[in-house]
Amino acid sequence: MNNNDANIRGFDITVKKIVRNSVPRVAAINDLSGFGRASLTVAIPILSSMEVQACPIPTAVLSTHTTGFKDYCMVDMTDFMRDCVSHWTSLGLSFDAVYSGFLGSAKQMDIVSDFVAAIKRNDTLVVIDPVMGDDGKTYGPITDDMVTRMRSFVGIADLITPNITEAAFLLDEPYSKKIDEQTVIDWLPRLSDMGPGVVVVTSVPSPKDSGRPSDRTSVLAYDRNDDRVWKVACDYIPAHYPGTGDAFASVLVGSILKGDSLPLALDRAVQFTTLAIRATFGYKMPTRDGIMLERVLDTLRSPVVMSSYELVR
Ligand code: PXL
Repeated sequence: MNNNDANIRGFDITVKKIVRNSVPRVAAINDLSGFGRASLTVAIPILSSMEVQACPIPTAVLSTHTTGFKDYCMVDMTDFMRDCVSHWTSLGLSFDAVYSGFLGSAKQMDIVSDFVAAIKRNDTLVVIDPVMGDDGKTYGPITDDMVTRMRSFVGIADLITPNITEAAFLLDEPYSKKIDEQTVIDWLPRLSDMGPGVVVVTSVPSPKDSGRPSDRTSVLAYDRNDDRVWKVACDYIPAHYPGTGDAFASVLVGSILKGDSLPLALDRAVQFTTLAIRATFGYKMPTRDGIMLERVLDTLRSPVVMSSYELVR
């Protein structure tokens, strides 16, 4: 047995193909923020709850995430990332997905690209959450140089999950609160032209519906393979919790790896994120503490009970 064989389930003699890891395995490349429920402290419990193995590569270690906290401390992990990637590559580990989130520099994007080039098989899913900002603003450590590099970095992904602010940054379009659903539908193929076959944009305001008591927000997804656009809408809740994008993308990755279709995976990710926000909103906790993940993690074990996805095009 060579190193390559060490972590695959076996060789299926009848179909003559290598069987994937029996527990799907994800290289989760994101920062480790000690307090505030974001990035790896969200991705790891979610993936584990979905019976997916998360193997973390921390891009930075921070005392807290950067939204709503001052004087946070941060250690850059670029050198560690390079060493970790070369160790894993030399071990011949196989990954069913590479899922990258918050990166601290353009150099880190090069390291992730090299890692993907070294380990990617035909069926390896590469997901990039191009974490850069929200509400029209970049997060503290994100520089203009990183925004520029992100535009080529997303080219290696099969699937990207920008929020509406990040979609505008990727396309170099001005951000405004007036960006509407039709504008985002027009953006989707342009984002896909940057490389990824599947583009999922979150936090899209839904058209006003006078019959409804609350505003709606939605997730729109484009699949280049069949040129279809999917939408999952939910009631808008007037609070911004850092880490909700990480929860959404983590459930999406877990769900796809467990075999769900794209619209069902979107549904599951929207339902989970909405439930987590609702579980938190009734309390008077500062939004910077993040969503009360611990209260809702067990729902990831149940099948999707009600699905609400729509085909837009
Ligand atoms: O995905 C949100 C996020 C991740 N990582 C860091 C952050 C934030 C948002 O504030 O600051 C370090």
